[in-house]
Amino acid sequence: MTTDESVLRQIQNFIINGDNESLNKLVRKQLKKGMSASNILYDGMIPAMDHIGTEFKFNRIFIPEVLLSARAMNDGLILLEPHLSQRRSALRHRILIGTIHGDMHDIGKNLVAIMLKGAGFEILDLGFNVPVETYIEKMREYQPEIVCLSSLLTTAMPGMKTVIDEMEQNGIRQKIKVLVGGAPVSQRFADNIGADGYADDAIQAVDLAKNLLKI
Ligand code: B1M
Repeated sequence: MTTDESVLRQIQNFIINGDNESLNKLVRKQLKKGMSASNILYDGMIPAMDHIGTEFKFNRIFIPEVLLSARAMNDGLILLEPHLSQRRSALRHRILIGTIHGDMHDIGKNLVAIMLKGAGFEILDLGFNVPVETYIEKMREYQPEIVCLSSLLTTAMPGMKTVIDEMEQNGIRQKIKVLVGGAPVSQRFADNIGADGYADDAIQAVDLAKNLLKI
């Protein structure tokens, strides 16, 4: 195993064990030594969360362990953000993002927000468990060109259609593009609810936003 592979393995283990402090120390050290933030993210941190998902699914770990891993993951993302967002180019296009009502999952949404910021978009992040009224209120106030809706729960996904319906009711649907994403979401679902696009991951979300705005 190469040194990099062994470091990435350690990063994975720190996330899996929810060892926040050790993760922070190691990530800071590796960034200083020149390891790329995307290497740390895509080859270390994300595979660790995938592993946590499988363990959780088969009842080998439970909510408290998942929460500790999620905290480590979110803290790690904060350390990586300045490095992932370096290519800021001040596109001056506004995007509003949030996780749908009933859903507390925010790691993927945070990552999408970081990558969009990195691509130069101005982001208003509403957080998670966002009620439909808040989306509408903030759309009116902030006047974004795109709204990104995230959901990790099959049970919360219908809330995406509720947002689109409410946008129509409030006469703002034509002015704002709606992009949807999250593990259980698909292109088919996006088409069914009348969204303007679906992105499988954070990189695709950036490409899709740029394509939609023709930039
Ligand atoms: Co929960 N959880 N969870 N969980 N959790 C899942 C999602 C689950 C798949 C686990 C499983 O069973 N294998 C399952 C959902 C099943 C389903 O409905 N399909 C599940 C469940 C059931 C639950 C609870 C109901 C458990 C319970 O209480 N019995 C509960 C629900 C609470 C609630 O939300 N109301 C619950 C709770 C939690 C924690 C709070 C403990 C924690 C979340 C902490 C947090 O987010 N701050 C948690 C976690 C961490 C997970 C897993 C393990 C990891 C999710 C994650 O962060 N992945 C997850 C299992 C899994 O996904 N393998 C699971 C890493 C992240 C980088 O990927 O979020 O997929 P992801 O984001 C990607 C893409 O999806 C996409 O880009 C991102 C980056 O590439 N994307 C977008 C996401 N949003 C986008 C928006 C876009 C575009 C792309 O806009 C355009």
